[in-house]
Amino acid sequence: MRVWNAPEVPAVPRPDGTAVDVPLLYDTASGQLVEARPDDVARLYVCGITPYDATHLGHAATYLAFDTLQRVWRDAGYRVHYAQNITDVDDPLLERAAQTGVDWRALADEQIDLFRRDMEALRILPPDDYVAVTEVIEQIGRATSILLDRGMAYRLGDDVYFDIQAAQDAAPWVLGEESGLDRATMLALSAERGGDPDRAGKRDPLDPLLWRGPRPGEPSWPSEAGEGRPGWHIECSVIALMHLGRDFTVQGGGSDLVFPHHELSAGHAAALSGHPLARVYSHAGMVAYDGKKMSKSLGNLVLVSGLREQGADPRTIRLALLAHHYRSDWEWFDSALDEARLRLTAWQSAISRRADEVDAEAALEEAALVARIRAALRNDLDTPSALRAVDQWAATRPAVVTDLVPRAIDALLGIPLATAR
Ligand code: 5CA
Ligand code: ZN
Repeated sequence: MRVWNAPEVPAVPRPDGTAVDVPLLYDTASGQLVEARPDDVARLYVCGITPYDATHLGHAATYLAFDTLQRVWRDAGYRVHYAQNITDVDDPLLERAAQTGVDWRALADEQIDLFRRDMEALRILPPDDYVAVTEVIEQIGRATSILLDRGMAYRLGDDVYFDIQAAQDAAPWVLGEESGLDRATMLALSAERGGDPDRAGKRDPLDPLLWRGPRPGEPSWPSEAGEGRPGWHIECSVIALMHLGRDFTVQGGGSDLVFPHHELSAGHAAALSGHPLARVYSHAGMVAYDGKKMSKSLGNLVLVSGLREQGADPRTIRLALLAHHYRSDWEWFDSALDEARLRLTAWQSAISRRADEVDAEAALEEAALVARIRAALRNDLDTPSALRAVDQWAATRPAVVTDLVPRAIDALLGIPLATAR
């Protein structure tokens, strides 16, 4: 799929002797901060949208977290290979299309387009590979048929299920290793998040659907697994393996995807490739509104496009999101934009005060601020600390002598300010 335009990311000079560190990132599987160390290239997969309702601030916060990770990698000198999917065929999208009497394809295309515009406005780096499920039906059908041949999948009527037990016996993967959840919680979450633990005839109630046979009124395609359409988790396994290969650097998404989606995507990928899917499993917290998780199904949404239509500067939306640590669950309040606006103004005014002559001490302070921003972001993407460091610097009313600070704020935080000179 076509991507959105990439923002410019200026290079930020590094004073001699400053170490280039890889970021530390919290890994859901090990429950620890680990080095997100790329091989030569940082390979990142982040689960994309199901395009049935426009980008809300929860989506934006999650994509911004992984945007920040990429900016930190790039600043450390790594090239990034970033892949993202679009779940453009799935139950909730088809249900919404049916309810509203809109063609599902038209609904998906319209929402994908809106998402692209929102991401571009927020200066989120686009993926190198932006892949819709409907573009890889053939490959998913083939992967399903391979798993059937290897005895790690089975048919139930026209549908095909992943055999968790068989995969655990044959592949380097264990159910629960990523999420750390007990079985009762897994069963509850499976039922809540698209699974069908109560369906009769499954070998294990948690076995997820790999391929769904044709149903009246639903789109379907011919494939090596038969006529039908892909299940959910397999799309991300196949797209990630196709574009990033196995054992890539980081798999990301919101924490609502830890189970079953990421746990089972990792299982499918291990069953297909014989290797773990990724090294680090990283998850962003949930953004709430009106006291509940912001979600399309509840309808308590604040849309990026809605805020933009009301005239919000996308930089203030970005700053309001960056004010929260990506891993915490937090609630959006409408006042957040006002606070972000004040912050942006303070930063802009600090940047606009130019020194008449080069002041060695001010130059040192600028370098020290950039070092603080880098250190905060390297430490599990601690954007709130980075923002506070800039606030403190701006509050001292310095006169700017280099363009280091605005460059760093643009490159690392994605906020272009007026340049210093
Ligand atoms: N298409 C699937 C992933 S393959 C999906 O979950 N789509 S989504 O549109 O529902 O969500 C897109 C991304 O936004 C996911 O990473 C999800 O975890 C994240 N997300 C959804 N709601 C929130 C929220 N309230 N706060 C933070 N992130 C959220
Ligand atoms: Zn996914």
